[in-house]
Amino acid sequence: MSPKPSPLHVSILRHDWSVEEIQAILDLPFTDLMFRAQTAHRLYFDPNRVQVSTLLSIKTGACPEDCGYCAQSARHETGLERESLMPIDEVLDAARIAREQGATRFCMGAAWRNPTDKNLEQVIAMVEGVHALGLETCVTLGMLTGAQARRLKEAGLDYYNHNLDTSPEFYGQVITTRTFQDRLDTLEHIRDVGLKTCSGGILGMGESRRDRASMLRQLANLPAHPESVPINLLVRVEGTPLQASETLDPFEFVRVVAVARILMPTSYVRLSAGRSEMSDELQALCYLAGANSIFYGDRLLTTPNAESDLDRALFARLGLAFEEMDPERTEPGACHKAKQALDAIVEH
Ligand code: SAM
Ligand code: DTB
Ligand code: SF4
Repeated sequence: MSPKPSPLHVSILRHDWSVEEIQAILDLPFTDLMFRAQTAHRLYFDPNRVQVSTLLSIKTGACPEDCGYCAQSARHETGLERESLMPIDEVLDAARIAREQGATRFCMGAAWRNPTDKNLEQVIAMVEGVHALGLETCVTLGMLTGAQARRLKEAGLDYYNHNLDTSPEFYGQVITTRTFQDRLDTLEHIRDVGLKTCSGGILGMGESRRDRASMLRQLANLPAHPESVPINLLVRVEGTPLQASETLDPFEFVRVVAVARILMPTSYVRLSAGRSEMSDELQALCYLAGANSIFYGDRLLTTPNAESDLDRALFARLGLAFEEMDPERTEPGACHKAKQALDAIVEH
């Protein structure tokens, strides 16, 4: 069973959005949208602190799925060299470096449709090792059964990442080898055992604004908002079916970040893939819109990330700081004042 949020909490965070309501927020004049997002952000977060995670691909390429954006699908000729599961000592070396550089969470990704039970035990040894270094742990391994989710929870995993990627309406144009419902099922298994959920999507794959509103609706109407919501800008990988996707209007990206912040005010909204192609000014707008988490380090899974030196320089220019690990952080509190403020933010 899902851990029960407090009744007070339920009364504050909505899970009953319509696409039309969300699209109306997405359509607001830009300055109004930014003001509302920043107001929502300040209800629950220090606006000058950013949570920092580092990614590592622990098993790369040769994935049987056909995700149209992905460098790692065996169905696309992307020239990526496949690598089998990384030895644990290499994983722990990378985690130590991430910790030294200031990351508080270490996310390990594997190009699997789903892990076998043997794979899972190998990953669990890595999770235990990373946890022992004092880092939060996150893995993204594809679809999970309920029993596998329970095993990961018992082993002490903190977060599981599994993205919805896009709207249910657009989904079939991006992925055919597993369904949108498969993704919802995995998210349910994760929630039911009490793992924290990391789930978001990708923008710039040719979807419409309505699709973006619909994807946000799916995320915000989950029985519990994902604790972490990664918003990825498509990295156009040569050899993938989406390599020639049109460039997304950068302001549209910022708008989606802002609406994610308003709909899920207690969640971390992560500025994820695609930062290496974003200007400093665009990233600053994303932080203003309520993004408060990034992937930090020179690589994502298989593609380059924004360089750490540039991130440090931008943080200094903007007066942003890396968030320290806060093991005491509990469910964000609910109060009458916050409810009134949230209602005012979404009214128009
Ligand atoms: N294989 C697992 C799965 O798909 O669930 C885990 C790894 S997969 C690479 C994790 C997520 O990364 C995808 O769901 C997608 O949202 C994101 N992603 C992958 N390739 C991307 C790209 N080229 N641009 C933006 N996001 C991407
Ligand atoms: C997420 O939402 N984005 C990350 C992480 N979760 C696993 C992955 C981004 C991958 C970008 C393309 C690549 O490097 O292969
Ligand atoms: Fe495989 Fe994940 Fe890439 Fe899809 S996104 S092809 S499941 S590695």
